[in-house]
Amino acid sequence: MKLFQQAGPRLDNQYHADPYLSALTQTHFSEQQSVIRQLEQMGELAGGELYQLQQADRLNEPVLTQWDPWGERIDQIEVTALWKRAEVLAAEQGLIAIPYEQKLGALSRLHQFALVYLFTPSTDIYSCPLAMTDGAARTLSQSGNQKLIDQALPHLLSRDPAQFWTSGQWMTELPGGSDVGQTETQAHCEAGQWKLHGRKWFTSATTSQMALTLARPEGNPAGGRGLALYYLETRDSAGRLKNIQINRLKDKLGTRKVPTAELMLTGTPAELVGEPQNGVRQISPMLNITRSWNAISAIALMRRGLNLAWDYARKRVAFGAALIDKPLHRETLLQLEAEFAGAFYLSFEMVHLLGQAETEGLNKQQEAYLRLLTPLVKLTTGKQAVAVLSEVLECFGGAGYIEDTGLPVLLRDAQVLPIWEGTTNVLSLDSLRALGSPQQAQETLGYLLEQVPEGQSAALKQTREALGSAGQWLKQTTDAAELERGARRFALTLGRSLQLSALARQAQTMTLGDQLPIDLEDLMQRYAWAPLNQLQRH
Ligand code: MFK
Repeated sequence: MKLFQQAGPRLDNQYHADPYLSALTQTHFSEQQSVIRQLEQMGELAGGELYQLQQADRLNEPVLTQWDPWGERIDQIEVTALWKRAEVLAAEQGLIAIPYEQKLGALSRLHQFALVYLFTPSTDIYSCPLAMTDGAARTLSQSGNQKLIDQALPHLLSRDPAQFWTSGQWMTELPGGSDVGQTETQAHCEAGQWKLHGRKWFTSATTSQMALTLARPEGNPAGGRGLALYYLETRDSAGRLKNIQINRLKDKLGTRKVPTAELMLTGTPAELVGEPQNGVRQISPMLNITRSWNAISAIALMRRGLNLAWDYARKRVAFGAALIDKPLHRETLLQLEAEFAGAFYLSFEMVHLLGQAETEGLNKQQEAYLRLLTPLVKLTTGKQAVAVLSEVLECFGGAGYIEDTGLPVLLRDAQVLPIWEGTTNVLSLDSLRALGSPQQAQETLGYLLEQVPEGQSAALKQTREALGSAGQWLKQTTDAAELERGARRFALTLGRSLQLSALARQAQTMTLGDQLPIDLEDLMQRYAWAPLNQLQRH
């Protein structure tokens, strides 16, 4: 008897399979066909060689060896084959170098993040060390510290894998992952050399050659302002860690390819990046860059899940028809597609603005907008990624729950996105801080309203109403505890309204091609089915 055999989902060239990215990049890079070719190549790798390697590497994890056979403490971490390949590729493709080389001016960030978006879902969160490396490059290049710029940037920006370095971002300590001002690590200066002593509780990608970290110079006051920003290199020329011990690797729900570690700093030599205080302010360029990477990773993982789910829906037959022809299954996928589309367009608008900020500069209003947009996009897409990928797994029925389909890892990895780089609540409060004084806040909110496209569709009216009501809430809420209590609902109201506004702007000019059975106008209406105004609920 021949038993039924189900065909699994498959991936093709992930650039060609992505009508959103192809339409966006064809518009912006119509004169730069070499960029389109590079995206096509990355799409081919992502759906081909890297995807296969990812499946083959599925059960492997980084290994920490603390001792050599003769009793010497070595603390070596070996990453898996996929990560080794990803590192070489990241350097060769210029995933960090592109926005600093500035070959395409303000479009350089778009070029970079379009590649990152294709690269990310097939490389098991190698985007983590890359995000921190980009953040470190940005922080150092703005620091005015020429010595460190000369020492580190050529490595961070190298396209030669043998020269390429990644950077860590060592912030988290036991007393406060969010409340970084509680950092316990002490710095003292001996004969002109700073040395760090303390415990870093959660350092991602501990294989990096350098790190930016916070520590409190002896005698400095408590709190964030008493911290200073330090640069350190992790190993000496013989490859030995410089007074750093790796206590253990973390046993995490997801991101299991990332060698996240607990470290003891036992007199680690370090250099001040800038002044010996205000370290949180000094590291904030890094935070904003890694938060942008977080958003791109969120949309990239959603896209991967949806591509697999659409492909499966075409193959899987149940109750007499392919799932894609079942009205309810199709509707479920389209609803997820609408969430993705809003997230995609707002994230890439942020990227666009970042590119402009780094080249032409922004006017005051745009600057305030980008400062606000970064936490909003990070927190909104983080939540969406978890929700969408949970649904994606359900689209496969029981198969979505089975590890060797490669599906569950998508949800586990997505779960980190709302947590690291600022939780949803911390970023909601950051959004309020970013809005500044009541007058600046009202100006920025007015600017957001102006950006909503003209038109009287229900979705557009809903967007204007939600933004207007967020502005009203902010004006009326003067009690600090009440502001804090509503901060998440306020931030999500803004995040979702801005996504719908971005989707509506694109719907006016962009078409998706024939890969998806829907157009952007329809997606816009579906996006608006979920309530935009979270402030009305209470
Ligand atoms: C896949 C892609 C992603 C990959 C990521 C991989 C790595 C993951 C590893 C990590 O998770 S690293 C740890 C991440 N941790 C955080 O993101 C910390 C979350 N907590 C916050 O963001 C808090 O809001 C913060 C630590 C900033 C609060 O600290 P403080 O000491 O209370 O700071 P304060 O007084 O609010 O701000 C100090 C200064 O920094 C102020 O400027 P002034 O000194 O001029 O007044 C702030 O305006 C400024 N500042 C703070 N956040 C800023 C900022 N400026 C610009 N942008 C920001 N985001």
